[in-house]
Amino acid sequence: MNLSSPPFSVRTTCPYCGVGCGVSATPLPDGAIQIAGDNNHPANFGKLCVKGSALGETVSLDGRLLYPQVRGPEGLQQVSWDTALDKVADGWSRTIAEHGPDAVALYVSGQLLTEDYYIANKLMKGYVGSANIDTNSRLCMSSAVAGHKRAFGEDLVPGCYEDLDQADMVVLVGSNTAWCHPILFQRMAKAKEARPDLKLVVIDPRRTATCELADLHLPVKPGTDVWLFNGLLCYLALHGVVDETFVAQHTNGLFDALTAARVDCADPAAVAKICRIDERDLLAFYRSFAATTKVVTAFSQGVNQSSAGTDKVNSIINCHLVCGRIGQPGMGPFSLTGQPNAMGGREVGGLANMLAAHMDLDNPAHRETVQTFWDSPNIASKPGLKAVDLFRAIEDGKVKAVWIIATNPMVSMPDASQVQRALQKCPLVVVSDISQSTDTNAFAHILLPALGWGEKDGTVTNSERRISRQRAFVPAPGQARADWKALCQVAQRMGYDGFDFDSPQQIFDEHARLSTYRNEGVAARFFTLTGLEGLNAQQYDQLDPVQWPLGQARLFEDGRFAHADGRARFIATVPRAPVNAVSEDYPLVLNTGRVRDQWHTMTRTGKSARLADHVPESFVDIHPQDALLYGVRAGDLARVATPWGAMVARVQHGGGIARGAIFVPIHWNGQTASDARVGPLVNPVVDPVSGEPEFKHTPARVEQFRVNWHGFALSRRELDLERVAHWTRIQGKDFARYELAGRNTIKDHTAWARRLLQVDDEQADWLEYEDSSAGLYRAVHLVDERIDQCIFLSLRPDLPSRAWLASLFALEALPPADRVGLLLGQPIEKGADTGPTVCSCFGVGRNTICETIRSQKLVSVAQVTACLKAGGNCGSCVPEIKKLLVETRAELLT
Ligand SMILES: Nc1nc2c(c(=O)[nH]1)N[C@H]1C(S)=C(S)[C@@H](COP(=O)(O)OP(=O)(O)OC[C@H]3O[C@@H](n4cnc5c(=O)[nH]c(N)nc54)[C@H](O)[C@@H]3O)O[C@H]1N2
Ligand SMILES: Nc1nc2c(c(=O)[nH]1)N[C@H]1C(S)=C(S)[C@@H](COP(=O)(O)OP(=O)(O)OC[C@H]3O[C@@H](n4cnc5c(=O)[nH]c(N)nc54)[C@H](O)[C@@H]3O)O[C@H]1N2
Ligand code: SF4
Ligand SMILES: [Mo]
Repeated sequence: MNLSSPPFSVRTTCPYCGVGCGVSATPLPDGAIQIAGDNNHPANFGKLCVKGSALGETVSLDGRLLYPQVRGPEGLQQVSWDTALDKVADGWSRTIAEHGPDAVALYVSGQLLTEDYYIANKLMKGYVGSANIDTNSRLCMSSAVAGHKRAFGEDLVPGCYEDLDQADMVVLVGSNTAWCHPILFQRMAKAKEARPDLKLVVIDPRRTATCELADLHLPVKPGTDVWLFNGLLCYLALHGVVDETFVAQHTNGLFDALTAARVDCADPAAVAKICRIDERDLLAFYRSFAATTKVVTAFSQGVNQSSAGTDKVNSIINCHLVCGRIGQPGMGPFSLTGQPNAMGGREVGGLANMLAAHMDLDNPAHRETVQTFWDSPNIASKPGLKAVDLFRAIEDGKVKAVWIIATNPMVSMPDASQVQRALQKCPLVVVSDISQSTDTNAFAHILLPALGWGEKDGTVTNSERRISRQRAFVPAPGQARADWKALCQVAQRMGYDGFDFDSPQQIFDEHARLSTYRNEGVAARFFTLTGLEGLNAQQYDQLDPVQWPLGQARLFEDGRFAHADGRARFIATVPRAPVNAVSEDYPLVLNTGRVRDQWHTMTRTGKSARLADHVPESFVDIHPQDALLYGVRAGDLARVATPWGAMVARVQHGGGIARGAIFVPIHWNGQTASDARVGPLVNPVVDPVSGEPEFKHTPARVEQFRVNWHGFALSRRELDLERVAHWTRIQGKDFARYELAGRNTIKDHTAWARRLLQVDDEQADWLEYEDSSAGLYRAVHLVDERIDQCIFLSLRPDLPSRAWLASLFALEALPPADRVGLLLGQPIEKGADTGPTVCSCFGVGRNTICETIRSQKLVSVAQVTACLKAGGNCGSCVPEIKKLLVETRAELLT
């Protein structure tokens, strides 16, 4: 590929969610990257959600980690790759020699490419001889993995995306699909538009954006899903909705599962009470499920991230097995994967309790197969430490060297302060990342610069077992190197052969060959890349998206499962409440999850101005009555505390939250806000089977976060935030916005504002307005007629519109009317304030949409789109536009 002469387009895959959309990337002569959906990719057929559409804005080199660094007395120092790799290899070899192979560990990520992942797993399990490699997939899909293995005998997702188009009913359990798998949600929306009879049921304690399309929303009490699905199993059995032939020929264990379910869940009234939902709604769901053959039950983190996560998964699968609704078009349980390569990681065996190619650590024949294929000196013989235990073992001094790759555990782990203690204590912390400053990098002894999206080359597998290529379209920046390469080079320095790879194509080939090695006969494994072995460089480079096994859209079509007897297993799931219950001191359930326009710990999406506007700050969503009870007000800051930690966030209503619960997003980190990391608050309780943490259920309390003043600043330069009690940094276009709040009493506003904005020059073009009785202060700093900085302070959080002010930063010179407006704190010209962004694709604000609905008397989303384009691209904002239509129309009627 010739990377030197743009423009050319490269087909690649989106690096965010597990939908795995195809992207066409075109580097432009000015260095920008034009992004479009790949029309030929079967996951998205040309569509992209807003995160995918904004990819071009996140690949700039600012903030990138570009060369290896080693921490010395003076802090991090640049070193050569040779020095850094020698240090890692020496450190690991020495630790293994002194303390054994279990004293080292890899903690990796579902955002690695399959080839990187394969090498990491091979190094640990085949050469170091320990299974101490775990991954952030432990926090994500491990309950689904464990559930699949229990039910099917292997970690297998039976269905495909077409099933969502073909189903007559889709049940979404613990999945905010509209925001987290937007393109699949679009697919469902389209199917529903074509066939309005298609029923959509959402099971989620919150009334999320996903519910806007739902025929039925069951706002279950957090943690009660097993009761609900056990109840469904009982209902199906009672009403004879049992595929007797399928059950008899292809399954085991129905009797035990039913016996267990009947203990607490035979009576729908009792189930409805435990789940805290209307019995009629519950029965409506049970009836529809019973009456509809083509049902897909898609689930995500409301299911997996629970101390009963694996049982939740199996309670769902049980209901599909009992009526034989699996392996056929339009039906089946469907685990929606989170990360772009959650599935690829599972294929190579990246979890601490798995071996490669869907083989098992505790199966001696499998161990022998893998070791023989690798011709390796070792093979791990017992499971390694799962993520939460791994960081505990680091703190306990049992693990003395950890290499963290493509994940940010200081933000994403539960009880993240424990992670901090562990990393502080660990003698050797190596981190491979693409960002220079992350919360985790702050504890690294050695930093290795990795290739990021658009630079790296390899494959990923999406939720429907479809392998797609991620292709490079820009050259490697600085000294960044592929993760697989760094791993191979360390392995070679440790004296291991078996890592002599020159390209991802060679690694993929080995991975494909391992999947087919001794894979025949009665004990044949379902995971196989037959047909993909032996690809040459060109074939690999041109590989079109394909599902494994090749040509098989669905698994279990013939009713054969991966257990030795070929049968699926019903699992007796005994419902149990989340481990930590609410108490007088911590009366609320803290639920955590995602917002539409940010990705995880924000190291990438945080760089895009377009993605920043939808939800600019961290928030705590709380029911208005609970807010009243705990003395917090919408728009104010609140302190959220649990027995594990505390944080500060803006209070809001409207997230569809029930009484007794709160919701906080996972994204904000130590660089984007002073104290809005939710990780330290989350209880480190895990599911006993999968080891997946209970991220959705921590007892918490909310209290006022008292401040003396509120404010915000927009600035083209960094601020001195030292003395600000709470701040959030929000990326704008050519500037940053800072939301500020302070506990100090500001006596001299001018001096204080100048210090914060770092304006030393007495001659600076500085305009200000002060109303000391009202506690108002506004100042603007101009440079060459252009707005450079502005700051607004007030005793109350009733500050002017940021959207309008942000628009002034795009002007080359500030018109006189706007100078006046700035000090007045509002635009002189009517309509200049577009309000907070609703449609990120076209940058359409709330005020603009509401104003247009009013003036044009609009009644449908299609009309809003026709007038303003809003909602016409990725469609992620359609649920919000619908809500605005309802609200604005209601206003007009009153
Ligand atoms: N915008 C965006 N999209 C993403 C990501 C992102 O960071 N940002 N990350 C990706 C990744 S890695 C993942 S894993 C997926 C996650 O995708 P989702 O699982 O859809 O997202 P979450 O917001 O974590 O949680 C889903 C829902 O579970 C609900 N829930 C909480 N407790 C319960 C319960 O007890 N029962 C039920 N039934 N529901 C409950 C929550 O209220 C929440 O609405 O998203 C992927 N897509
Ligand atoms: N409270 C709470 N916590 C959660 C969750 C929740 O719902 N609630 N969800 C959990 C889930 S499902 C997930 S998946 C995790 C995600 O949590 P993390 O994996 O910690 O989140 P990311 O921000 O995606 O971290 C990826 C890191 O890798 C870097 N990176 C990006 N590309 C590359 C690359 O190619 N190579 C290398 N070496 N580095 C790269 C990024 O800069 C970033 O620092 O969070 C989990 N944590
Ligand atoms: S739905 Fe959005 S984030 Fe997910 S793969 Fe597609 S474009 Fe990327
Ligand atoms: Mo995830």
